[in-house]
Amino acid sequence: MIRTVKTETTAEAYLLLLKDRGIDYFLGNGGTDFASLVDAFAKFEAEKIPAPRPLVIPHEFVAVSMAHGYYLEAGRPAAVMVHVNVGTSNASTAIISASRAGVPIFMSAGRTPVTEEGLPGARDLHIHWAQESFDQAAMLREWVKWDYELRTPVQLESVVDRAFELMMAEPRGPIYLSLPREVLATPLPAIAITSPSRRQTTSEHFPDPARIEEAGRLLARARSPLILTCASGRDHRAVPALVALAEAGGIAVVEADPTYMNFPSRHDLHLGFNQSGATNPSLAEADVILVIDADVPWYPSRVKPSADCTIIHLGIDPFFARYPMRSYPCDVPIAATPAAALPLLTDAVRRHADAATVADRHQRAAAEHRKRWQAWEAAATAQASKSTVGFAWVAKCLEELIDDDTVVVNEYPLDRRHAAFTRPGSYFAAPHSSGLGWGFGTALGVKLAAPGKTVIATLGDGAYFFAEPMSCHFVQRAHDLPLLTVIFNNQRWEAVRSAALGLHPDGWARRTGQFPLTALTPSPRFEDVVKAFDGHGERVETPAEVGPALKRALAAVREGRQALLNILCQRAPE
Ligand SMILES: Cc1ncc(C[n+]2csc(CCOP(=O)(O)OP(=O)(O)O)c2C)c(N)n1
Repeated sequence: MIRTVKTETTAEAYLLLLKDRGIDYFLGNGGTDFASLVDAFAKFEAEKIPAPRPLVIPHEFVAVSMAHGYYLEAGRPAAVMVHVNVGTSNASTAIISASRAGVPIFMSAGRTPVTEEGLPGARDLHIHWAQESFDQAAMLREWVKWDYELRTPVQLESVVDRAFELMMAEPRGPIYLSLPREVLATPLPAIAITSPSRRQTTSEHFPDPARIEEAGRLLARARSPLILTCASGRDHRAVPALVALAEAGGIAVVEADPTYMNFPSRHDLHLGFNQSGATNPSLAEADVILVIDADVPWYPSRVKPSADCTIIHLGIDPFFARYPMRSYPCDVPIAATPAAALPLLTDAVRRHADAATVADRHQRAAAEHRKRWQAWEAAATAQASKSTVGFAWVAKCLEELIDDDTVVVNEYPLDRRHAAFTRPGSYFAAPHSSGLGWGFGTALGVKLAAPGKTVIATLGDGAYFFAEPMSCHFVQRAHDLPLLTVIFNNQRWEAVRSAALGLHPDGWARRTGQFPLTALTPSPRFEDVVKAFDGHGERVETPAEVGPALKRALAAVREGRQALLNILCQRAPE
């Protein structure tokens, strides 16, 4: 159906078009390029015209991170707009994260006026010359699926629809649109749009039946089959589907540096994690491995499957085509939507499986599950009696407070071995590209999409610094998005320190006990920062204080105040 809407400028038409295409939030960090957008939003407000809700976000990195979190929770993209090339540059790390995570973001930026005089919107400040790039999109081009510049109002609908189509087609990812000031300012009395849009993109990718049959046979007949997954839980339907497959074949599941909740931790086929510092023993014992949506299923330099282990890869893009180098063996490729392929694979496993073998494998895995999870539980509990706080103890205390309406956004410190997750969508972790600072803004985006939920951001002290924390605290208060932020404050960049130790085990740093470029001391009173934004802040230094402090902080959040706990802790407490 064609819908004609009265407008005054192209900027106005653009925003109404975004709303029509399902954009509810416009996360903005503006400059002189925003002039016509500011005016259009003022009109929408005055005349009560439905439009995306504009939110001021004081740093571009936070705006994009919020759009990332918004999509994780809502399953729909948000729009971000930043100021020309300089704003794009500030946003770029967060765009790398969204790209590697397959998260669609409608990313846009102004473009300095093209004309030096003569048109409405033409250059009238020094910045308009100096902020011009030869190719503004170039700095993001590797990380977006499509980039374009809106050249005339005539192409407005085509450009916006092309952007949506490519952003939402699988595998998803951010797009980038630049918007010159004169184009946005161009008068436009009306716009006629096709509404709803006829650019549908949703279409399940079904697998090759022959490969499903082959994989089903292999998994059913294996001695020690294993499933490795990192991100299958991005699609909530894939969680029960994976449980069904694991149960049908008595197949153990290991999460490989998971970025989602993929498989319930308490399920007796959950055999833990493959992660840095804790490679999973099941990996070396397996004779058939099914890798589902995992870019780095194992680290070949540390531990890898035996040479005769058969490897199956399942995912929408099982080859991670945008990674320059990646050399995991693949004997059976299955390029498909995991949620669509898993039930078919389950049927194939059932057809080939022998009930006694399945029961035997299930029993063996369940015994191993109990052994491993009990040891992790005991390790966390043992930290309760230490004089300093341990990471595992904080994770355990946090786990006890997670209810059905809690979402945790984790930027590294929360070790899943000590905090069980059982609900799809209850846990999100940093994309493996690791552009630090992702977690805080992403947690804000989750809260924006689900204001009724309790959102907890677990961050290292390093990650907190990188997150543009002043902007994040500002956003919580200005836009009423209170979070609980838990800083695991080890007063250093442990990752950098342990990399030096790992590569030079007998080197100068170990021998002298000096680790230049890794200390974050003197550590600030992070708990006081949140008070500048009317929040609740506490510093925690002993294991006994952790649980009560978490409870007080959560109570503050549930009353609508942001809260921050600065927990002084170490991975190995004394
Ligand atoms: C933007 C960016 N800069 C630098 C790094 C390298 N880096 C990886 S982890 C890390 C330390 C993070 O510190 P913290 O969050 O306190 O965690 P810890 O390593 O102490 O566990 C650094 C600097 C990165 N991943 N991203």
